[in-house]
Amino acid sequence: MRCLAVCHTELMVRLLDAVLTPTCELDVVIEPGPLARSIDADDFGLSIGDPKRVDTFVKADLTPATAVIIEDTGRRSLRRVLEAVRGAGGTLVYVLGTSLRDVERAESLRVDFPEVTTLTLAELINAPMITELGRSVTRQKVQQYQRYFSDADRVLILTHNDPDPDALASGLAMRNILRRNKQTAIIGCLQGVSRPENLRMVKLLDLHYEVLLPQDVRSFDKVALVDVQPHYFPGLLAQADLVIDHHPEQSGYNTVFKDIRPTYGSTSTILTEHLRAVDIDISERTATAMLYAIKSDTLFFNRQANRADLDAFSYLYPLADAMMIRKMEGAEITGERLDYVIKAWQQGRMMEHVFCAFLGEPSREDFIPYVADFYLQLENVQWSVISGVVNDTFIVSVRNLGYSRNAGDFVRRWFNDIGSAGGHRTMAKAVVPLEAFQQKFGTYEGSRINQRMLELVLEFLHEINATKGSRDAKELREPQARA
Ligand SMILES: [Mn+2]
Repeated sequence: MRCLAVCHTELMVRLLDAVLTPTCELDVVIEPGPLARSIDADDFGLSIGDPKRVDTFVKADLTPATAVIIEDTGRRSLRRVLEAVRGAGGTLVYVLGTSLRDVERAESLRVDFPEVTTLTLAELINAPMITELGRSVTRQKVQQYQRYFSDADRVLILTHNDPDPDALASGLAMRNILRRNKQTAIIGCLQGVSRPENLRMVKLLDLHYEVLLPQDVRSFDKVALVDVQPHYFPGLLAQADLVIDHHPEQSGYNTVFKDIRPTYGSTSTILTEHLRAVDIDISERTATAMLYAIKSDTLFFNRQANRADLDAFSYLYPLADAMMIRKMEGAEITGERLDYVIKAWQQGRMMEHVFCAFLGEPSREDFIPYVADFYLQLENVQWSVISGVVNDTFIVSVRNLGYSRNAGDFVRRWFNDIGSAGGHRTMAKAVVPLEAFQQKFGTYEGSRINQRMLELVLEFLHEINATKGSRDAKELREPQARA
């Protein structure tokens, strides 16, 4: 592509030269005067002439396919320059200003010159500049915790129970950031992986983690938590060294360093930024794990994703093994999961776009969130509320489409006083002792339990005057459950 730039200052000439060449062939038009005499035009073509005259552009070989960039200095002559460009046959015209006032003025010219696009330097550099500044803040933080961890003999990178892809990938990423290996930094949890697709991820990526006893945690010199906060382990960790998480920030614990970003779709997104900030090479295995984690925590950008997640995704994508991710995703459907999907369909109830089903006593907990995810895909379903009893514990998984009321509020509304309840806007979970559930809501069997659950959902959805103010304050105190 050929660009013809009408410039008045050397800064603009140098800037356009640096940005456009060698992608574009650059020619510069400068009016006669000091700049035209002094400029060193080794790298670009130079035409000296009056930009208000058509023949200046004809001589400079302007064609309809040439992009014309006009530096707007705020002079009134801009209109005449545009007329000259048009007269010479120019159609791809950009006016580049330095301030917002220039834009407003140039915008007013568009009535007469609709072919003109206006740009400001500020809007062109805005996003990269903000990203760069954010990255240096992150870099400082990462370098501080890297130094803090550097003299520890044994480091524990602790995840929540039954680690999911985000927890596992974050463990790997954190080990890279701390520049450690599996001997000097253990990725650990108190309960191992159980969901089939997560087991498949562990196997395919050859991930190593250790299942620890609570007392083992104290034997480490330093502890970093990823995808979880210390309150998740009541009484275990009064003091942590580092906490990286994307769940709502909780109080009631101390940590030396933390980076908690509840607007992010995954902890892997935060850690991609940490890795990039300190220029660490990301291996194919780590990139594959992190990419899979972002896809899985955001349901492939269908839930709780933002620009940072998309940025991390596009950064990791070329580094990852896409085929491997396809293989891991294929593990999602299993015969036993289908059994519970069918059971929910046969025994569940649908009312006011709410699908509600009680699964009885499934052999594993993960059937409950799986079925909840599954039924949110069904047409007309806006809320999916699936419950079941595992080891004398009543478990509820809630999913919704996000534009109605908050799923986290629903579980807190009914279950916070008798167990642990929490989650995001679109996904939430409650875990309560069965006995406590029965004491509060009555002792029921199968379909009656489901009927009671459906009533609770509808009652919640019908409550219009939610006490929003007190809720926000409460959210910080309450223990959070993992959906
Ligand atoms: Mn996560």
